[in-house]
Amino acid sequence: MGAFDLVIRNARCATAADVFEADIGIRDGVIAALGRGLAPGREEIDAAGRWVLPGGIDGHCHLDQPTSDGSRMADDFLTGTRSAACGGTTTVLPFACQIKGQSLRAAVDDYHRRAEGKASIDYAFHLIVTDPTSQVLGEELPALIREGYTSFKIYMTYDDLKLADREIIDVLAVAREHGAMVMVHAENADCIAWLTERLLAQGHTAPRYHAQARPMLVEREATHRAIAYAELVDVPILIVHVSGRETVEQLRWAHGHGLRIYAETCPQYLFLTAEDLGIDDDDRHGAKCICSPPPRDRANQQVVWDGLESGVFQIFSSDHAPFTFAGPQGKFAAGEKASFERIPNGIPGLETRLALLFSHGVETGRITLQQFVALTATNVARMYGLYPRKGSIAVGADADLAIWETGLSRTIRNADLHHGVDYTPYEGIPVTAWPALTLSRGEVVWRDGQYLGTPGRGEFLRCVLPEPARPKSRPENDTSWRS
Ligand code: DUC
Ligand code: ZN
Ligand code: ZN
Repeated sequence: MGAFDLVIRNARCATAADVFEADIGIRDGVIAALGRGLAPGREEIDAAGRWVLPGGIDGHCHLDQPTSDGSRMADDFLTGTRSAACGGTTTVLPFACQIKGQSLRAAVDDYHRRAEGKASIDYAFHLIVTDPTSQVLGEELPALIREGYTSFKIYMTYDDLKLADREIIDVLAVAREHGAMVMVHAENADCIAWLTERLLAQGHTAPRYHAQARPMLVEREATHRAIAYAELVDVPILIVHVSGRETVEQLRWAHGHGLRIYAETCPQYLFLTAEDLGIDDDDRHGAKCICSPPPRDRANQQVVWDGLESGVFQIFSSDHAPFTFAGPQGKFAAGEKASFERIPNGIPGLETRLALLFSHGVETGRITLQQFVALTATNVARMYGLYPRKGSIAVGADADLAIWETGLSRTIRNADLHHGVDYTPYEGIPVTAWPALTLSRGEVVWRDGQYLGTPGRGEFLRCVLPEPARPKSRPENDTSWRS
């Protein structure tokens, strides 16, 4: 009988801070010891020569989220978590989305039913607040925060999701009072509506016009407004899916003014450009890359890479929002000739997120291994109240680990992926690294090309109040009257 259930020998570990070599002793799904020459385990894995990293945490993905346009997400908790595990991710945070006119609690209850018995890795929920009535702000939201739903997303665009400016301010004030993290989708809805109307009036309906209807300025303006409201209320916020230079400039401006404004970016802003939405009006395949904000150009990609390196971004997520290209509930749910504004927004990316950043970020020397771990796991856990249980390699943490194989010469092919989508926007992109093995609480869920997870083994995680959501203490500037 071994002292451990599992020992990973000779692991070259990396955390957000350190690189070290150790054996990892795992008992009851938790890292029980780190050291040299640990006692035998019932099972042993030799990781000699391989990086062992914290399993990825995808802090922004949409799974089985109800839609209002006749489309249906192609991944539920079964296929979504399967796909995540096969790409080295061990925790996902999708969204329980309030439907306007309904309670937040109803959204949470419904979302638990959707996850039940399906997830093969652990998961927590963000909330999406779309209808901040006095009941929601005064009772439901505070109660849900206390119960472990400590982060929520708000939208400045999309008619069925967006909040008015005054509502945004009210929601931020509740977040400040109760210590929750607010994620902001920053795009100016009126500018988009005005541009869309004009494009359609001129007969510009093809997928590629999606990018013209949502230029960088609509993201820049909304980001600035969100930052101003966060400053007004004196609360940190996190701007999600930042696509390029003009928004990065707003983030730097905020940082220069001492504001706690966090930011996330995603693979689509490093690996896609607006040209992927189609180069002429006959190109329907451009619908595969319709997401919001849209991918920009190569110069903006470089700015996003620079922001990852310099610390403008704390989090790298997939924003996985899966719709098939073919089929009646996919990208053309509104009809084969649907104009761009009727094509569901979102692209898949849960499984490819880590390999893309490892291969093109770490292996090229753009970011360090520690930065990779911070961006894809540790900071995500901190931002959303899952640290220290998740996001690092430490005694007492869950044994959520990915053992990486490097030096590969592989190409991303949808045929090799495990999601429910019939394409990947990253088809043909080379990768040099991929997890050979993924462990979720000490259990192997992915090994040498084989998915070994069991639906239902994933646990729901209640999140604590995230430390980064704390307002900055400013003794010189007493804002306590705002609470
Ligand atoms: N944009 C979002 O805001 N959410 C899902 C997908 C997308 O493109
Ligand atoms: Zn969004
Ligand atoms: Zn999203």
